[in-house]
Amino acid sequence: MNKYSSVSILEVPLDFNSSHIRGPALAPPIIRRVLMNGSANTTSESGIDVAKDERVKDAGVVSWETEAQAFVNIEQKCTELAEQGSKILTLGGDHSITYPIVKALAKKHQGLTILHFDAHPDLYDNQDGNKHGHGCPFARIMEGKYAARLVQLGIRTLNRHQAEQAEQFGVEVHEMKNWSVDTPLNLTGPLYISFDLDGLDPAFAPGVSHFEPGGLSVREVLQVLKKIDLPVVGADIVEYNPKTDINEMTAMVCAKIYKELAAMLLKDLN
Ligand SMILES: [Mn+2]
Repeated sequence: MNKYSSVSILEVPLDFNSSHIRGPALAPPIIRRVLMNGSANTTSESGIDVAKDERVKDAGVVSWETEAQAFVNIEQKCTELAEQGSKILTLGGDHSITYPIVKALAKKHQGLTILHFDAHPDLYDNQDGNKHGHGCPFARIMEGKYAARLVQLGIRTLNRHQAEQAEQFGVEVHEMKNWSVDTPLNLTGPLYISFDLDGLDPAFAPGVSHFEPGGLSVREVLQVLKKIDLPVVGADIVEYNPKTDINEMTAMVCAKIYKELAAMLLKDLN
């Protein structure tokens, strides 16, 4: 049995693996500020006040001296937290950070399923030679067998290379063009949820680095999350870019997703 007694909120200000524009390193304090700015309350739709729940812990910020050290430190911090019996919810970062996080959690959990919200499959073998580009994390995760299943939602940019990668790794890609909120996902636990803001339609979340029209609504995401009745052991909220946001409306979407994910993580603590 894997016992957990708390949920750690961990800030990961990393965006040097972004292929287009930077910005997600600035995200964590903004998400935290808007969550608490008084414009909305801090209770999830499932009825848990995530700001008042003392089982939610502040794990601070992951830091590093050199870029080469960053993934090592992220993995080490997540490994420590998991060993201490804390689930992890990370804030900020480009999507490359999901690799060291999942690698850490895989030490504790065999057979993880990843539910991955994104416009992009992020299965590139490399990006301009960078094996850890923000379009590559799920190639690294599946190659390393750090997850048993990868279930992707919101996808609308599947090119030939990534379709081949998806087939090779057995990725369950639910392309936006064929998906509805009633599409069965047959999820199995333990579950890790990776939430890239650009899985949403840019109309709902303009504060991203790669605008891809035709995406999910916030409500569709909430409906998918509401149906999940499995142990969730970790989650990330990545690719929020404050530099392209409008009136912090995307920051508020991050805060909304934060509340729901934190509530899900709290659900089956011992
Ligand atoms: Mn993306």
